[in-house]
Amino acid sequence: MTLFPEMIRDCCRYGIPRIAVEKGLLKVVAWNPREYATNRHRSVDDRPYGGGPGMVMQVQPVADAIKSARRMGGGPVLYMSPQGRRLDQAAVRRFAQMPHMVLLAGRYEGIDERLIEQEVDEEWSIGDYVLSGGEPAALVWIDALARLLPGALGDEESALRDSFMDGLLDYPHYTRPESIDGKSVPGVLLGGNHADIERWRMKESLGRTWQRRPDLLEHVTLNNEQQALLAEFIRERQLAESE
Ligand code: 9D3
Repeated sequence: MTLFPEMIRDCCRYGIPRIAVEKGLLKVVAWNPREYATNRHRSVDDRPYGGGPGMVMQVQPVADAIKSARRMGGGPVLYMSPQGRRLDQAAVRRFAQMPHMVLLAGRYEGIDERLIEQEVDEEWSIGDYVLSGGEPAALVWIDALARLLPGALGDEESALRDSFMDGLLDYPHYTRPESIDGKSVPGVLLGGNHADIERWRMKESLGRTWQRRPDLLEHVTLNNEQQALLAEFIRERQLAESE
């Protein structure tokens, strides 16, 4: 639900969302409340009661557009809003199970509060920074959901994602050439010992998570090998620091 439907349609022509749409796993329909505006100038906004800067999206066009969209299927109406709950991967996983949902993107100062009471099931933010409208947030949702739909990613990638490093930061990646300005690729990656490579990658993931996002480690349970790898990473870093 957006005053800029082309923003949504255009973005769905790239990357994983495009593949998911082409495979028939995902259907994205962009509805424009302006097409439901009944007043003479097809306006969708008006001045705020109480005064102040900016405009507010009116109830009628959005409410009618939502009713029309709901005829395509049930599912919650999710208002993209800085006042909402912050999106995280656990929520993305949960919504990826749902067959239908309506993402409502606001513009101007937002929508009339009565529209939230009447038509909105949940309010969701994508983070603590100020956007100029809800469309970038809706696109974040579409992208994050699309890649979780079964069959949207290659088998290799999805199997990896499910088990290997869930909840951790990624390990470093390298490709050719082997050496750039004297900086070489870590030797273990050139050796071809797959078990060693897996261990190195897990250790790097754990170490980077510990260094950069220690908050994430509170949400994962490390097995014995992972605990040992992280301890090794920390010990090596302390050694490097004392040199
Ligand atoms: C400068 C205007 N702000 C006054 C305090 C209020 C405001 C209104 C509309 C702030 C942002 C917006 C538009 N933002 C969204 O529609 C939005 C959003 C965001 O800004 N940050 C994080 N997540 C989201 S989801 C939708």
